[in-house]
Amino acid sequence: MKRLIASIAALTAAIAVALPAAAAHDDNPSSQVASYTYDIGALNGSGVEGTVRIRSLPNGKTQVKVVATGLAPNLPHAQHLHGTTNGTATQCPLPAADLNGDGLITVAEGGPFYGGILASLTTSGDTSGSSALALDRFPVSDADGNLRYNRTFDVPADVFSNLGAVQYVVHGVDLDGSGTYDGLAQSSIAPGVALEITIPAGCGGILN
Ligand SMILES: [Ca+2]
Ligand SMILES: [Cu+2]
Repeated sequence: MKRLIASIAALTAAIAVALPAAAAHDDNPSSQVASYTYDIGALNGSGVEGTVRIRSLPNGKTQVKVVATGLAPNLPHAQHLHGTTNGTATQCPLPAADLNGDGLITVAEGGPFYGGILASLTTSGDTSGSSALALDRFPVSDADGNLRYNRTFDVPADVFSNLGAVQYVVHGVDLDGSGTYDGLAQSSIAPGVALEITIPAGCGGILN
C-alpha cells in the first residue's frame, strides 16, 4: 500500500511537471487567457435554464461549453454567440422587446438587444453566420430537454477580442407542444422557416 501511494505521488508530480509544457495545446483549461461564465435565462416561456462558459485561448481559439435544461426535447436547437464588434453594448432582450405585444420575442424583436450573429455554435464544420440555421449541425436536446455542448473553434479576431461582451442565444421553442417544429407562424427573419425553429428559447451574457 505504501508503495502504491508513493507511485501515485510520483505520478502526480510527473503530471504537475508536464502541465506547463501542455499549456500551448488547444483544450487545456490552464491555458485560457480569459473565461466568462453566464447564467442562461428563459425567453418566450421556454423554461430554459443553464450555464454557458466562453473561453478565449492563447492560440486564438474559442471554447464554448453549454449545459442547459428545459428545452423542447428531442429537437435540434440553433445556438449562436450574438453581439457587435464595434463596441456597442448588447444584452438579453427585456420584456419591452415584444414590440407588437403578442407575448413573444422573435429574432427580429430580440436582435436589437443582443446583436447580430458572431458565431454559429454548430457541432461540426462551419461556425460562421452562414450556418445560422444549419439545423442538421446543431445540438439536439435529449428526451428530457437537456442540452450539452462543448466545442473549441476559431472565431474572427474582432470577435475573439470582444468575447466578454457577447450574448449566448439558444433558439427553438415548441410553442404548441406538438413535439415538433411546425405551425403556420413563420420565422421573423427567415421566410419559409417555422417560427418555432428560430424563436429564442434562452439567453445568457454580459447583461442578462
Ligand atoms: Ca410545434
Ligand atoms: Cu441566435
